[in-house]
Amino acid sequence: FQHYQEIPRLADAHPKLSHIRYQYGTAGFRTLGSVLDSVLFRVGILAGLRSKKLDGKTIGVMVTASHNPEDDNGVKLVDPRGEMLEASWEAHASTLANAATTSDLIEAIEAIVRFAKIDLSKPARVVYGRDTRPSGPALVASLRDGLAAIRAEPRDAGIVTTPILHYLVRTINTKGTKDTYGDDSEEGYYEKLSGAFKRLVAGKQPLPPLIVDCANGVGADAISKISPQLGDSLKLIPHNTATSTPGALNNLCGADYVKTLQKLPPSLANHLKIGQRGCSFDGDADRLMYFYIDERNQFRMLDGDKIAALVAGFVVDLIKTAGLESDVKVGVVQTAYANGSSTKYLAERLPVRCVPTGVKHLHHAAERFDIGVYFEANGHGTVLFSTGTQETLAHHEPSTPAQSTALNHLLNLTQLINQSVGDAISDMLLVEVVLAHRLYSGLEWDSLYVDLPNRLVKVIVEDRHAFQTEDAERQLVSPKGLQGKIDDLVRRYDGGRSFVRPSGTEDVVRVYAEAAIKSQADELAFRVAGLVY
Ligand code: NG1
Ligand code: ZN
Repeated sequence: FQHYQEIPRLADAHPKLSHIRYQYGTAGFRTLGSVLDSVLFRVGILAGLRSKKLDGKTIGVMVTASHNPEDDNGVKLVDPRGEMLEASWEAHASTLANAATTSDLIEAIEAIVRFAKIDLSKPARVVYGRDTRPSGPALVASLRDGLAAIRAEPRDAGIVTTPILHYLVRTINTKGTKDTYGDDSEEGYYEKLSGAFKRLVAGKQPLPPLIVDCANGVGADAISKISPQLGDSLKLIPHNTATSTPGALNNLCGADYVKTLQKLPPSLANHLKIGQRGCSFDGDADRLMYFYIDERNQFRMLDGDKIAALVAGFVVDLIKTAGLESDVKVGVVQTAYANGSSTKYLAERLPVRCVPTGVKHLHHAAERFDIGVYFEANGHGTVLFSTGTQETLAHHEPSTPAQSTALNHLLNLTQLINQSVGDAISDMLLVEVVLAHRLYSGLEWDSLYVDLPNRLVKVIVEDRHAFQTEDAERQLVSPKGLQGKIDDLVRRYDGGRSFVRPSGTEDVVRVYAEAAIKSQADELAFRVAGLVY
């Protein structure tokens, strides 16, 4: 350990706040930006250790609090293939973050080195990025101190979307190998996506312009960079691009606003014409919600479930047309929050699996299919092509021109889709491709199925850990007896469904309810909430 003499001095400069307990949860560490200084320093050390453990492969660190308020911030680690940090290391992250003093921290580091059998002589490489939050620069400075303390080689990706940081990690680690994923630069990302998009819509009638609500976050930068590359193939009209206006981030706009309130962001009210498509990103541009205003001037939301239905249907049809139906099985992964109508629609067409909330569960379940489509209702998701499927696509000999065209589309989709993580920009282009191929407006897309009215409410309880679930979070096993009471209530509502689970990112319990009519869904949600409270 003698090579790391800087650790004590640097650790003393980033003391842990004694009254706070940190937890590396489904979204990494996430809380008020003002209490994260010590956490960022320690995450720098952990990222260095993770890289050493993986023989110097580059690890990613993203500083963001996504759709949460501007004063929040957070940090998560990205593993070499661009995926979330391996679950067994989440505990190491929490241990380091909670070490009370500098000497406790050093002991904790030594324990991890022993436990995970880390060879400290290996190199360490870390690429990091941040969103547009005002607390970002100071937190990145703390992170850099952590990287310096563990002597990791840093690469600054600057202000980037979360999916771009994942892309960079994957391209850096596959550079010059047969698994190469693209050029390891932000420009490489825009070129890869826009190139694939243009090939996929070549010869199609360009769609009318798309309004993009950037949530006053980093997605605004990304849209301004990719727009020129898309040229005439797609016209984007960005809104909510005020990335430096204090308090604007995610405020009365963005994907979470749209999903939670099922309303048009007020800033778009005079801009979205009847029938026109619009979409919203969240603060780090990994979630996407679509919407339009119908003929009766009603706001219509097209959420992650609608995206899954649209995309899965398109992929299945391409596989059939390409003559690959018996070789490549397409499946869909959802969580309990998926609208019941979407589950019914999808399950009539292909295999559907339900897993607990959290991207890692969805991602892992989707990897089990040849092509796995996963979307959370809140708009986070992507499509995964297994290695075997990518090889099948690369080597398949089409026997008709129609087969050849479908095969090419599938190959281009593997380029367009960010397979490491949900990506608002990549998903937006994917949706636009399907709409262009299907000649759909928002209305036709919306008509695939009719959403069941639903309501999501938060309940503040004394101890949310008292709520334990099974069956992909659809059933409560504790507190004892509560599930029976919920079941009794649900039975009284036509088309009723409801479940209760503790949030993994907030200190609340969430209650979800669906019913055949809106007032009943609301009533069911509030009555179940009454049982929980
Ligand atoms: P929690 O707080 O565990 O419900 C929320 C979202 C998840 C996921 C995570 C990570 C809902 C109901 N829950 O999780 O889907 O996106 O945040 O950001 O939307
Ligand atoms: Zn996000």
